[in-house]
Amino acid sequence: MTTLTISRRQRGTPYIPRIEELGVSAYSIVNRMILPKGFRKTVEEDYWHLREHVQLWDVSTQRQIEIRGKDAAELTQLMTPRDLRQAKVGMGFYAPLIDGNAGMINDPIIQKLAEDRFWLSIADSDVELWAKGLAQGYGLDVDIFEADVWPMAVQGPKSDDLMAEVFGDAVRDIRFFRFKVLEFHGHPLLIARSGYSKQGGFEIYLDDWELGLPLWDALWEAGQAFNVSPGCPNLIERVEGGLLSLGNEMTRENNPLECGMERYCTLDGSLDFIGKDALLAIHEAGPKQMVRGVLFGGGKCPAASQPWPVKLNGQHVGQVTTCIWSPRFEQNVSLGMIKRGYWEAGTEVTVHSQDGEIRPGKIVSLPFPE
Ligand code: THG
Repeated sequence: MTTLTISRRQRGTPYIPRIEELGVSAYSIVNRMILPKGFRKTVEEDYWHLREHVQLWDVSTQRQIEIRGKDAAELTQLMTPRDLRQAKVGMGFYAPLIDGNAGMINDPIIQKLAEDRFWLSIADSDVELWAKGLAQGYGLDVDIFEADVWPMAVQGPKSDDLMAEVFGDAVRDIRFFRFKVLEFHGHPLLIARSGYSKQGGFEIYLDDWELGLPLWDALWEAGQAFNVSPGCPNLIERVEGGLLSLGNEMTRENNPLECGMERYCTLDGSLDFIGKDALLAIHEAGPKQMVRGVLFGGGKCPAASQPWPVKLNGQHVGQVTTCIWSPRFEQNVSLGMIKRGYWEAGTEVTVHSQDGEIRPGKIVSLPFPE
């Protein structure tokens, strides 16, 4: 088996000593930072555990691009078709960022920290440089930088109980996609109810490297009563929940409408943003493809390192990009783009996996049913 060599360019996180002690088995690299991808248990064991208990995830790789200054709100709004005009401090917004052709640049959670200060919690692409270029070109008065923040996620149905042990009952009142500032060791930390799973939980935006291990240890110790385990975004759970991954399900070739993000787009012409004309034209014509689930058989599939064709009567009708065996459905679950005319739930297709198998499947609307 080949390995990746980690150097300074593949940036580390404050939690790594504990991640290593707990038996991390693999890393990925996102935003030039390492992301733990597995521990001693299998992805299936982790899936059941995440649905029943609580996990600590090192998601430092969710980098915060800070935009601050007089024109911060103007620049942030220019970057997304999501309407931020009524946004209030303390709110987070899942938002597509698009280019002039309405191509997906990124899909961050945008947090409004102050009237003139935003964090874009990004997926894997260079939003900082895009934002700096826009600010330069538009002559905007802003500071843009990657903030020193290393988010940790607490995910699973026991998250509220665990978090309350460490931060007090105030965490229970945080609403979905809202944040509060709560103290840890006398240091204010931004805590949001969010996370890359559908099992509920929080994200703690740690902005002091020195507090990384004390924070991990406090959650770990309190978590013993709740069967806490180290974890990471779980592929099975993510696919079933219909959570998309930039670079996998979507690239700059895709627009937010085909990514199922119409509800995050203002399409009535009242809002100005980069890519508006292109996005309205796509909306007018109707998207040519749509993100969908595909449930398919043929036994446990291998991991997909490239798109797999989806066919109907031998004709190419789409592709799947993330595929994994689901112990709950006892079939493979996957996410992909399906062409117009074929994306209706229940449509029977074949999935052509990279091991050469032709697997019978059907289109499923997202999220997959519970
Ligand atoms: N948390 C934070 N930053 C992130 C992610 C995260 N940055 C990278 C990546 N994940 C961005 N992608 C997503 C994808 C889905 C969601 C969040 C970030 C998400 N979606 C909810 C859903 O689809 O059910 C709800 C969104 C809504 O309706 O507002 O949570 O996970 N900090």
